[in-house]
Amino acid sequence: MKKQECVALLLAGGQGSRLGGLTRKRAKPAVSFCGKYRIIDFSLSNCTNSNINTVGVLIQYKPFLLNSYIGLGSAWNLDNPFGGVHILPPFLGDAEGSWYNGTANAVYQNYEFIDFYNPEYVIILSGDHVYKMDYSLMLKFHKEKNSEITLATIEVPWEEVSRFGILRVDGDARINEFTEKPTQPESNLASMGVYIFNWSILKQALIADARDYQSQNDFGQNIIPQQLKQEKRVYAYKFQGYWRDVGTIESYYHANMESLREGHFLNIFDPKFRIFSNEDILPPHVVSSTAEIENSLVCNGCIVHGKVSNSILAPGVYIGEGVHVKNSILLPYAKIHKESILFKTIVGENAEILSHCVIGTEGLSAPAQEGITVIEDYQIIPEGSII
Ligand code: ADQ
Ligand code: ADP
Repeated sequence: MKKQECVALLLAGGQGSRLGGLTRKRAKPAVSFCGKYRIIDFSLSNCTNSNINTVGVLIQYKPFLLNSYIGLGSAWNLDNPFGGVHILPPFLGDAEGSWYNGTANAVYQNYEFIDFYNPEYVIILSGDHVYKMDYSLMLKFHKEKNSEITLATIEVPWEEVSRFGILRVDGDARINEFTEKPTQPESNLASMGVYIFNWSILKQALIADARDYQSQNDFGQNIIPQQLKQEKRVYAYKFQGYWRDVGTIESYYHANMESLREGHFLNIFDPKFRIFSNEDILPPHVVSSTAEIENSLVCNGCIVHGKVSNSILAPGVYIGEGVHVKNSILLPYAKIHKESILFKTIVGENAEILSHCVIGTEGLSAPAQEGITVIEDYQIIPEGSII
């Protein structure tokens, strides 16, 4: 029987409620990022760049747009005859089927998918992270340590520790303490939610977890702490590089803005580690004679007549005459009509801001998060609005 050394399961089913208006119509992994990309592009491209060519994408919340975006996986070179990318929705067909519970339950329900490929190792990934990572280096570490479970880890700012699984390691990088989203953290070494398991260990862990009616069936809450309790060999692989969980408006906004910095870590221009995307085919962008653009990303299909600074224009964005856009993120097909002013605003996909609006300018706004104003996908802001 054919066998894959390592199969990836990409968790892409969370609701992403903390992204508010950006996930009302689509799952978080399908949200636009850095103009040209969608968040899921990073994990899928990492798989391609790490020679992992079998990926199961676990979906459930608002799956349609995500599903059609992934298609056959050709954009990421994942349309292989054996393996390739597979969309795995919750299976409701018989008495055992149900909506996915936690992340571990989602994987448990796809036990047969993994078993079909009979891998040595399974790597679990999230659809809401922005980073470039060669998973084969982590797998090498996993083998060298003779580890049973390896967590990718990174130090995070102390003020953010309560968003993550936080751990402590011994001198050999073996994990001796793990707390999911601690309120009184003693370390800032965080789990990235990227795990490599020996499939034999994961199998046992999933079965035991499914039998435990007290469990929330979550990797961070249940599986990892349980396995540590059983003294499994659980190791921390220290990832060196740029990694962001973009699950909140603030982190999403800042990670986008960081990509405008010169010499940025993410380096989307690196030909040796490309980030692939299934972008629409659009005409070249047009910068008219009245336009002024500074320190910004401008994607295909954009038409710019106004002034744009420190901003990201995703494909198909329209900026009318006399418009001034500053420190803002415009998602695909957003339209800003003439003489409108935007500051620190995220404009959702296909949203329209009619003329003479003033959005998010300092002092005038009543912002929800840290001064960031969010206009939802497809929202139309009437002429002359002040938000
Ligand atoms: P969280 O990010 O809070 O913490 P969670 O909300 O469970 O974890 O989501 C992880 C991923 O799984 C997300 O991409 C989400 O969309 C997806 N997902 C959630 N529920 C799902 C389901 N039922 N079916 C399919 N997909 C689902 C986790 C870890 C922490 C770690 C952080 C790092 O628990 O320990 O620090 O990730 O970001
Ligand atoms: P959030 O920003 O809301 O934390 P996540 O994507 O991290 O978003 O998922 C949060 C939680 O919501 C997860 O624990 C997941 O189990 C749950 N969840 C995901 N999809 C649904 C859904 N369709 N209905 C109810 N809960 C869901």
